[in-house]
Amino acid sequence: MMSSNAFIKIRWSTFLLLLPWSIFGQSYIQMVQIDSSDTYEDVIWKAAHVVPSERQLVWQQLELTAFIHFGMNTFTDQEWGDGNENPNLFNPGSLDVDQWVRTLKNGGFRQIILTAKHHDGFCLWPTLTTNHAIQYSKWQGGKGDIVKEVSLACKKHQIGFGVYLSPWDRNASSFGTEEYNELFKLQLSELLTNYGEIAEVWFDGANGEGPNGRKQNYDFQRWYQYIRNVQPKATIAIMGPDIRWVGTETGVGRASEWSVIPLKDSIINRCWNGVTDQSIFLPIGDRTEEDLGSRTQLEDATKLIWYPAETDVSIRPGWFYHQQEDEKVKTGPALFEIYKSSVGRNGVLLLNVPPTREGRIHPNDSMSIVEFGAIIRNTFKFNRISSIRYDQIDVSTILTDDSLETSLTLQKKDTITFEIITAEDDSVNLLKVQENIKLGQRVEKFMLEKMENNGLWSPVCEGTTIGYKRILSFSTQHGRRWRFTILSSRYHPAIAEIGLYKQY
Ligand code: FUL
Repeated sequence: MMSSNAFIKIRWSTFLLLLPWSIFGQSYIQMVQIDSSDTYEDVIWKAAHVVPSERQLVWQQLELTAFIHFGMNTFTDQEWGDGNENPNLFNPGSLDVDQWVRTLKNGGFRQIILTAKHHDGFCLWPTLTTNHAIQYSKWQGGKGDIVKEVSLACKKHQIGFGVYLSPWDRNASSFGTEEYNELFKLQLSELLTNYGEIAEVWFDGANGEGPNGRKQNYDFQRWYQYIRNVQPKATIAIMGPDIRWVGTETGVGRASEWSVIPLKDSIINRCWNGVTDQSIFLPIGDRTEEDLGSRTQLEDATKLIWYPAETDVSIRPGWFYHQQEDEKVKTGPALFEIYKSSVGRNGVLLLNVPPTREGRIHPNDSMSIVEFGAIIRNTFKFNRISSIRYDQIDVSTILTDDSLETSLTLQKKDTITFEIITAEDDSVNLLKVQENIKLGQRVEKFMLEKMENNGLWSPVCEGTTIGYKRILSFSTQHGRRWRFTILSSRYHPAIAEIGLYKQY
């Protein structure tokens, strides 16, 4: 087993020898050090070889995940509670978490993250850590447990379950002292050891003063280590080392979304177990800049890390349910636009769907979700491409089999052209491309062209990054012969999928 320090210090020539997929079959290096002797070309090469950790890879392929904001604010009609609420206010009339999970699964969602505790500090599970919790309400005679119900429903419907646990707690009297760090760790341990597998732990960046006017110095290092120990498969998001906030709450990711970015934050623990890099670092700041990973950003990088974007947005204007927003629910087509600008821009969508005071997803929200799911299914069920050739060879079975397991690694970095044929009468308006991110994210520029009746090529659309998935829409075009060209990439690109579709 290699020590972590040894790995940090290796030179890039050594790095070459350590290529994980060549030595261990399927293994991963999520972070790499830039040495002072590295040339700019070396840095670009390294950037092209940083890959997701196993848990990041699993997470990225979920594509659609859902947030459930449900708690005290649902009953007080607030977005941020102050922590002084009477626990009895929490009283869902006819809770049906199975309906939440069924609805979301129907819409194609594959994981649910529940606000187990929001900033008001009210816990949705019976906890030993505070009186501001569900067992101090009269609901179900103080025997209710929303975390348990949702985790069991997710298990029953075979989708992932994750928890949002707000570090900022406006109720805890210990907030602002070391004691709070211990209390938070206990809350984590209650959530992570009593409810089966936890797929994601979501730490909110929102941070203010507690009831005593003090701010807290969070002990993230201890919490991360604890999560890794008890739920090693769980991703730690936002204020965490696995998943980055995309930087807005609009559902729109960057047109150039790099999953490999320079890391300026300090590494708080480094661990290479011979197969997987388990390094953890403490993210600093929100990373809202437009450019996080271009070549310009790589110029003065000292470390590079795989740190992919999660795009969180609410189906309603607020995060919690408010009756006055019932007519402001985003429609299925509006959600599909968000899908294109989140999943279609190399991100994972985290769509918030807040249940009502009754404890059900409102019919308006359900209708939109079901419609959204149908648009995705119907749009992408039929790839209009009948053949793709690269260098005269038919590679359609590799590039149109809807699988990341098969991909084509090209032996050059630019001007890589695929000749595409669709059925004679086809009209299309969406391009979908996927890189095999197990080998890294490499493409920097691509374009699609169509052959006109006069035999000349005309441009249809172009883009920069691809990553796990890139979807571009364009005005509906009729055609038979098309050409997809990779104009530039950081290293030999590994293309997994190419598709042309008609939006449903
Ligand atoms: C923010 C919180 O303050 C909001 O209430 C919501 O939970 C959102 C997802 O994150 O930081």
